[in-house]
Amino acid sequence: MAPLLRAIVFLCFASGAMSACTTKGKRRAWHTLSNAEKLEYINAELCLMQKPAKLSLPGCKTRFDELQAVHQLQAYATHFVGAFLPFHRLLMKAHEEALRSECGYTGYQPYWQEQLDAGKFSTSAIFDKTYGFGGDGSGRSNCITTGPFSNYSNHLGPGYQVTDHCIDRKISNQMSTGSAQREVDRCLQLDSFATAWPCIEGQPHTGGHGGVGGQMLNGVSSPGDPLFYLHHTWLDKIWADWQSRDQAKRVKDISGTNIQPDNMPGFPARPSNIPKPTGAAGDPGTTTTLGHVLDMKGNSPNKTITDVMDVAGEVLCIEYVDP
Ligand SMILES: [Cu+2]
Repeated sequence: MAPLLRAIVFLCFASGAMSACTTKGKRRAWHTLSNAEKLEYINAELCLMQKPAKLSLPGCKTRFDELQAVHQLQAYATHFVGAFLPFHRLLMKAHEEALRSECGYTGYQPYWQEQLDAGKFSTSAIFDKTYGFGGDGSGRSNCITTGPFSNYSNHLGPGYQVTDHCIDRKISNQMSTGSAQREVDRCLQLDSFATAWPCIEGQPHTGGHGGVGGQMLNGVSSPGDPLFYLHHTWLDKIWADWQSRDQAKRVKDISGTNIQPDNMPGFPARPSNIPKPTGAAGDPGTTTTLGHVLDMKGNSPNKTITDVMDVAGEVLCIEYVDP
């Protein structure tokens, strides 16, 4: 190789230019997808539900379970803490990547524009039996009985347990009012991560989990309902929208404790065999920093919070398309 060419190739590698984000994946709202696009997504999810587990994570039988396990195993360290939004951001990416690389999905992770359905989740097209996620639960155990996922046996949950059970739902229009536009706007107006993160984790977050109910309302095992990924991608968009209002400053703005407070109302208690954490990998103390390590338990490479702060960065390389 000519010396000049060799120098250019070296510089490209050294600067990371070879892997920089050039073409961003477009994450779109579910209701704007065509029926064919909806089916492609649903079929890719069904594919993950059929692929055997490969990571030896406790109780997991499928690849879908293994992504759920990332959340279940670390729920006590990833909620009510500064890493709440970054952790879920990377988990959405791990799921999107699994759909694409293991199940041939050609799209990107869609999100559920929940404010359109706030207060009336029960009428949302997202619960369509054919081009959606199936309907509400029924019977004593609230198992879903319609739609593409009605036959799936969850192997993890409820909570930290490892048991076989159906995907259950108990739609609450009342709780879904938490996903209203006014709740989103309330968070977007705040000017620091220290206030915007708890705002997002509070109401828009709870609105979607509580509005769907059942599995989704369990803070630990909620990724057992595939709607989890559309809900959390919507929350991630809200964070990204908030960041974009002062991008240069907000892609560096992180804060909050890294130790979940005890006895959070409605959140399953940390299993007794896990001692209360005293810190987190990558953080020098008990405060969440940009160096905090986000652990994907082998589903995808671990990253730091720095790596995921910019959705258009090398790791995420996506953009949110407004509906
Ligand atoms: Cu979560």
